[in-house]
Amino acid sequence: MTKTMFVTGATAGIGAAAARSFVAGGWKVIGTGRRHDRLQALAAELGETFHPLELDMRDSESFGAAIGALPEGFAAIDLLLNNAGLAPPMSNLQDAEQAPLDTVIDTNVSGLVALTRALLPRLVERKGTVINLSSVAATYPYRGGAVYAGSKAFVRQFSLGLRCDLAGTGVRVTSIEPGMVETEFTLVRTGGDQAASDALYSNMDPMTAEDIAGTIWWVATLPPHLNINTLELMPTNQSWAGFAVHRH
Ligand code: NDP
Ligand code: 8X3
Repeated sequence: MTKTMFVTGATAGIGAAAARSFVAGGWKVIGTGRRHDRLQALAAELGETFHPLELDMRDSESFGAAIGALPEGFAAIDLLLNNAGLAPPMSNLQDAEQAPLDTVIDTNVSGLVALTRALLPRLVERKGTVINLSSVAATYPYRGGAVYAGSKAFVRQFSLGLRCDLAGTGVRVTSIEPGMVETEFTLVRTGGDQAASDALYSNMDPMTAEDIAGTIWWVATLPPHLNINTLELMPTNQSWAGFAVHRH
C-alpha cells in the first residue's frame, strides 16, 4: 500500500528536499508552509502524489480543520516530519527583542506539539513514524542562540518523552539533530542577508538539504521493529570550539 508523509515546511530547504525524495521513492506527500507560490510550484513539479497545504505553524487553531479537510487519498498518515522551524537573529538575550523569540517558540515548540497531537490518532492507526528536526544546538550551546537552542532541546526531549507515551502502539519517534546545512535557514536568521549566509557556509562543505533528506528516508524506511531515538550529524569541517572563559 502506498505510504503518505505529512511534512511541515516543504517550501524550502530540508522539507522541500524531503518532499522530493519521498515522492521519488513512491510515497504520497502532504507538504505545508505559509508561502502559497512555493507550494504551488512544488505541486506543479511533483504532480498528483503531492498535496500542497497552506498552514502557519503559529496558528494551531487551524490544524483540526486543515487535517479534517485532507482529500481521501491523503487522509491516512504514515509519517509526520516535523521540519518547519526557524531561528531568531543571533543576539544575546539581554539585547534581544521579544517578538522574534515568541515567533520561534510558537513555531518550533508550540506549533510542533499541537500538530503532533492533532495527527497522532492517524499515526497510531497506521503504526506510523514521527521524525522531528532538532539540531546540534540542542546539545551544544553557542552565544546568541539561547532561545533557538532551548527550542531544539525541547524538540529532542519531547521526542524521547513521546516515545514513552506511545509505548505499545508501534509508532516510532526520532529526533534528527543536524549541524550546519546550507538552506534558507541563515537567510531567515539574518533577516535576508545573503552575503552573511554565503560567508557562513563558504569553504567548509556544509551539509545539503539532500543529505538530511537521505537520512530522513533511511530512518523512515528501517524495518518497523527498529527505532532510531536520536541521530546527530555534522559536516566533517564543523566541530566544537571549547569553553569561553571571562577574566576580570
Ligand atoms: P529553511 O529556512 O530553508 O526552511 C524552513 C521551512 O520552515 C520553510 O519551508 C518555512 O516555510 C517553514 N516555516 C517557518 N516558519 C513557519 C511557520 N510559521 N509556519 C509554517 N511553516 C514555517 O530552513 P531549513 O530547511 O534549514 O530548516 C528546517 C528545519 O531544520 C528547522 O526546524 C531548522 O531549525 C532545522 N535545522 C536546520 C539546520 C541548518 O543548519 N539549516 C540545522 C539543524 C536543524 P514558509 O516560510 O513558507 O512558511
Ligand atoms: C542550526 C545548526 O550548527 O548552524 O540548527 O547552529 S547550526
